[in-house]
Amino acid sequence: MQTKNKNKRLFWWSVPLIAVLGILLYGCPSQQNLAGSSDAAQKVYVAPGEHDEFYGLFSGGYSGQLTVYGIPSGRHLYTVPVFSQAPVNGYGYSEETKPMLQTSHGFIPWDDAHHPEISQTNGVPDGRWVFINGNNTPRIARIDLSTFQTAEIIEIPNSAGNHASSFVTVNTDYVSAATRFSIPMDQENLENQDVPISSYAENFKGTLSYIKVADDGEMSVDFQILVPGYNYDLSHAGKGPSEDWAFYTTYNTEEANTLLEVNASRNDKDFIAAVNWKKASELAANGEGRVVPGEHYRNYIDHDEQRAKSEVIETVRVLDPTEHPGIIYYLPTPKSPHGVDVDPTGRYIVGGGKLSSVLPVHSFENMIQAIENEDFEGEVDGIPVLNYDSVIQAEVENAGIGTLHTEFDGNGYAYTTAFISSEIVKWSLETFEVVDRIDAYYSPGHLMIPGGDSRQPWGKYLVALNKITKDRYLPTGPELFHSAQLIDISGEKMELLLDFPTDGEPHYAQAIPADIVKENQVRFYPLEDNNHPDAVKSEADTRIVREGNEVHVYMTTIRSHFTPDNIEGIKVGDKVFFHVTNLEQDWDVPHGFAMLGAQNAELLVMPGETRTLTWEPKKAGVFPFYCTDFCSALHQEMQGYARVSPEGSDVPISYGTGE
Ligand SMILES: [Cu+2]
Repeated sequence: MQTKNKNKRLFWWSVPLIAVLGILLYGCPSQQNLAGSSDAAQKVYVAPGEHDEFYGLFSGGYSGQLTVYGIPSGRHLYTVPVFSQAPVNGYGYSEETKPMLQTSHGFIPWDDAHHPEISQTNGVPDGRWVFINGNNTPRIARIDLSTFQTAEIIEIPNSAGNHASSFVTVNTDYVSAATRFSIPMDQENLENQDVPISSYAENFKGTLSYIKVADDGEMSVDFQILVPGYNYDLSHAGKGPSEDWAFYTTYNTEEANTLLEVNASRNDKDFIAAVNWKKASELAANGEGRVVPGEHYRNYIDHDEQRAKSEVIETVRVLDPTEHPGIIYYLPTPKSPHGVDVDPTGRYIVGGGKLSSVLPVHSFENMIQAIENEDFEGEVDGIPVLNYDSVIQAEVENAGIGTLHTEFDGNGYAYTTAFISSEIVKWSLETFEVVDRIDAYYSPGHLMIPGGDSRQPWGKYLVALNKITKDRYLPTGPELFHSAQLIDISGEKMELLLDFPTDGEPHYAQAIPADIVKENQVRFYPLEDNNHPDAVKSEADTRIVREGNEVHVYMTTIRSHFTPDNIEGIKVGDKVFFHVTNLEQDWDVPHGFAMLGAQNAELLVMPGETRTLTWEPKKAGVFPFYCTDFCSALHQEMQGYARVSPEGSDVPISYGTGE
């Protein structure tokens, strides 16, 4: 059984904020509590050969990927490469996937991914896609949940630090995003300017972006809303009565440009921005606003050819709230709020009170009333600021220190993470009183309940995504994996069931019942549908073609040989393209391809797929290549040789298998 260490909590609560932060930096008290009961073990035990109840989709944080875990077992099922090159399967290395990482700044091999959000239908996660944000160079990716592959990445212009994304509207009409960092924008074209950083208050602006999602998933930046130069932190779309609206937290309404930890913590209240996205989208559809330069890339998998392509879009439509009253309002919210979460009924908007002693809950109904009554306490850059007392529904007391994020169980309760007091706090959406709390090890950021930010949460489990690991696992030197904790929320009292280490820094995660996703899985790519221009469909079609100093090897793999497996006539100074088609037509039979000295050393090719590895040999000699994915009892026999002759030699191209 979980026992509470009350002294520890008193200790936490009684120390001033800065001192507590100091303790977090320099060391946590070691934990007393363990989930030790056999009951807990049974609840997370998934017997060999059995499947988990939920897919958990975790952001990889600074790894730039999306990781997939089984819930409740905590088993790591897969890592989906998204914003970073992936050595495991050649994503971002193979010629077919390099375009996915192209941006207006060039090829970017590594980014930071924060918030996955599953597509929704009528406000319920539907398992078609999961979106996730690229934080550093602003982008949004769409991952197809029938293949667990990144299908599309769109860059977001006029934005910096794309943190407040990727959150979908109730029918996935839009994925929205917002600037974390404001940037200087010139009046006319909103282009990033060469100005003194000290001119922040005068020149810097932010944007909220609305990415349209077509029925087939294709994304386009439909419009942006120009907003004051604050930091926009997180967002969530409304649902039910509030489904035409979306909400964004702001901090740094002080508009500081240096030492934000002090300078952006001065104001008693910052804002939650409430945006009527429906109204804004109608304005955009009617050609309102203006179209400004805004070069951005859209990278997508061409499903016919099974390879990525890039297109460049040159402009973007921008709406200015001063010209379009009614699309955005500010709700004063104490004090540098972090998360903003809308309850399943769509009536309540909870702001994470990062530096606040209470957890503020706004009422959507009150908000609409205040707008109708023009109950404003001021205005910023043409954006009305609503009266706090008019929109607030409740301030949850005693909800922990450093409250960040809230999710919901669908049974009338909300669960909030408190970073500094390191706990999960359960409170009632009826009484707005805390009813239970449980320690987290240590310092949870986001939390996740399956469907917990949707109209219909599945409840049952909660996963705390903890920022600090310390002594929870066997130590692995200075670098430790982050840690997730699985908590049973099916009863009155929360019960800690399991810790499991996570890859990268999972900021946020979502989970969906396995049944919704697992029946749709693609098991291999039919060879007859492979229209890759460099595909070969049979061993008889394999060949080598020289074009100047480019050599194209059209190669096949099948258990357990390459065709061709003896290659001659390559010279130093050539650029060799190995176009490898995996002829297998069965589930779970990828073949690998690794060439000694190849600068992008490896490929992994799924059944029916074609992937291309480039190699610029620097030395003469004979170089072996082999299959890297154990494919049969004779996998170790799956090899070949490429002969490289000196520059200018006259060895002719020749090739074969079994000759
Ligand atoms: Cu093989």
